[in-house]
Amino acid sequence: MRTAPTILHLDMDAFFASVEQASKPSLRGKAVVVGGLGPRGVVATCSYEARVFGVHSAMPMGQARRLAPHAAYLVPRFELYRSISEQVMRLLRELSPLVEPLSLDEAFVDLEAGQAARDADSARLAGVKLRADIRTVTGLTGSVGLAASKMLAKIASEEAKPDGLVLIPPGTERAMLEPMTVRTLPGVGPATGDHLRRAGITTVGEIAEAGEDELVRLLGKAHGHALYAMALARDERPVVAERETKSVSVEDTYDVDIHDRVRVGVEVGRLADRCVRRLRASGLSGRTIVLKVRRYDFSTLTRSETLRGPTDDPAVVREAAARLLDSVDTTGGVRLLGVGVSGLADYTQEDLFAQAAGDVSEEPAEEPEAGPVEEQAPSPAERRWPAGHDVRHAELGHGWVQGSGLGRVTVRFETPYSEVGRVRTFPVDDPELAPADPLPLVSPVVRRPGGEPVGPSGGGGSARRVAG
Ligand code: DCP
Ligand code: MG
Repeated sequence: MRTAPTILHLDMDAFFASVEQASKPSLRGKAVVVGGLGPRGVVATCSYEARVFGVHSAMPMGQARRLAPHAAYLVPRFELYRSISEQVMRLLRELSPLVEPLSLDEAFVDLEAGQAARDADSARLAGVKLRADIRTVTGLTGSVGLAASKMLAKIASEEAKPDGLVLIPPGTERAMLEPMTVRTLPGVGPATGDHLRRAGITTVGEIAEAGEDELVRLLGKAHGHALYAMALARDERPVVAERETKSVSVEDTYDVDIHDRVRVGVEVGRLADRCVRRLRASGLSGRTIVLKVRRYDFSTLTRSETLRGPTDDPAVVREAAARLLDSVDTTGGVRLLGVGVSGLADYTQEDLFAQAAGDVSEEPAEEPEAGPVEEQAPSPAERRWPAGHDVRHAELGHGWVQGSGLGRVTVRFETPYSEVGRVRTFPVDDPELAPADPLPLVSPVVRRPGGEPVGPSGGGGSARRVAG
């Protein structure tokens, strides 16, 4: 293991919720919950102000509403989060070629490989500067952990949360880990935690005391061996640079199972279009089209088809998804449909577009995931005016949907750079009101002739030219 704390772990604070607070002045300092708002929706994340009430990721939305009835409930805006994530990842890549993203808001950086740091002092400086740069470029806070291994850097950033930096000086690792709960270690979930507790082991120090043989007896060879090493702060895993996105997918859970085969086909077509929009938003294309179907009895299957070359053409993805659907029996009804594209490339090979069907493969059913949520079958008004999405009014300008229902939509007129705005209510079909793209979180200096700020998708690098 290296002797200097030059592995950096960054994790943005309450990421989706912080983006929403940055874009909506009226929500700053308030409880904000982001997630699926339908009956089967779950919390994606919530602001620290909402965590005080016990709300957390993956909690059913109904439970969150009981705990924090006065919080703002918003539908996720993935494209916006992805664009902010790209700004953050760009800053990390300026530090080192070895950046290993774990999700939209989290990554390891090997500072030594980038010659950004060689000892504790230079590592701390790099971490402090990174946090300041992230703030300038995105307006958001991220927490940084610095240590001599990935495991410890991640533990350090967790300790630093929110809005902090923790460096674990080499040599102090074991003393620091000793009193911590076994759940701190990677790979120890609730089941392993229970198992260890029944054997009288609740802290990391007790794992070290129990010894390797005992751990192997309790957990089996591979897991026991690995956990014992972690407890002694031994972690040699290197930071590996890899593509952030392995696949792009969208899915919908339906409030009522869909039985009509034609309707299933229409929904799959819609999902294919949405998936392509996300793919294009990321500047990607992909070769493998994946269809996911969860049936009325929760049995889930995926079918995939690999094309000859990568595509981002909605018609090609739609057709492939429709072909895959042909091979799936949906009698009995479906409760969830998803369309994804994997085998991603940074560009599209238009010339390889003679898209005859390639291999069709069947993969085993997946676990129902508690992962990121999509919008969940909203009512027509909610579908047109999802809570939290941006709108533009012909006279009153830019705002966001605070809520909709009973034929009305309530809009708060404010922007990331304005004061807290006023609220107005309109009929849902008001011709003066239209959906709008999100504005950048930090006011760009560069403005279009009309005085309109350049959007986050309005070109790489523009957000770096920020106002003072
Ligand atoms: N996310 C999600 N579903 C989950 C967990 C997370 O959709 N079950 C999304 C929302 C989060 C983002 O991923 O904003 C990052 O996840 P984190 O675990 O890092 O959580 P946060 O960044 O929201 O909060 P923290 O400050 O604890 O990191
Ligand atoms: Mg986070």
